[in-house]
Amino acid sequence: MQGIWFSELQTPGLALSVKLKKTLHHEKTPYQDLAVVETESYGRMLLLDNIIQTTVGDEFFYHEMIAHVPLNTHPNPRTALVIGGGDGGVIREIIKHPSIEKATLVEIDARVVANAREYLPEISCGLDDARVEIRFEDGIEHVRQMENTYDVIIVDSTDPIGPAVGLFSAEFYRNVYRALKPDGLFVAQTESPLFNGRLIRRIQRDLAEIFPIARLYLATVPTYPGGLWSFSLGSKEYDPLEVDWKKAPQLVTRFYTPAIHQGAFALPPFVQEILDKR
Ligand code: AAT
Repeated sequence: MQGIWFSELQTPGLALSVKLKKTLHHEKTPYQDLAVVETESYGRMLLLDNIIQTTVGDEFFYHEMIAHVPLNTHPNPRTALVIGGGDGGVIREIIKHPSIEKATLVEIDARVVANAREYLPEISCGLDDARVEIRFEDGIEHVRQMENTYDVIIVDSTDPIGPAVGLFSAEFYRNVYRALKPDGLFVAQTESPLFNGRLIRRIQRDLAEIFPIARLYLATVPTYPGGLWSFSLGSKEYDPLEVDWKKAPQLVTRFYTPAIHQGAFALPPFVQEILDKR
């Protein structure tokens, strides 16, 4: 292969390689190694500890699916919290919803937001909206302190390593439950069904014990391991499969549609087996 390539070692036996045009920025933040590179096929790409977080070319698959599924499930979401997500992609999607009065971003690493503002304007463009509040703190601590505050909570976190480990724990989900309003709901990115089956099964079981409604849905994310990604949803009242589409807002999107929302909950047998296994 000619030229300079970046390879993410996605599993011990699998790498995803992208050809680079140039490295735009590289630094060690207090939390992680951060790089922004320009790729040939996906445009600009954000790396944290050599793991692909997002690319301009495929970010909309992920950001639209993690945001609009919960926001359209709630009939009138006014307050939303994003944990992680310092690139701003989820915030950009949240503020498309006319009912939103306040969107809070809780990101542990201020350098992610600063670099997204400088190098990823297509993704971070919503961060200056008047409804958005940005707090640089640990999302685990934030939900511990909140009660009856949010309609929707979205956990857009790094993989369960380092500061994100606690974002995948049952204790965290119980605190999320408390931080939600009485009819609130939450979604978290929960990794690859091909490579993280046991993690997904454990999370779904934890959620089923805490929330009356617990569901798994899937979407394609080309740059994440395996290309198929999972999202886990816990809801106090509203079922994501019973959205009244006549009342849902008209959204300008590139991936998400009501039919894709419904279809995302249809699980292939190999994923259903992950959930059913004892
Ligand atoms: N929008 C897709 C990008 C991400 S980045 C996830 C963010 O979570 C990072 O900026 C990281 O700094 C932040 N983060 C990690 N732990 C915490 C925490 N405890 N509190 C608040 N923020 C945190 C998701 C990429 C998914 C990659 C899948 N392979």
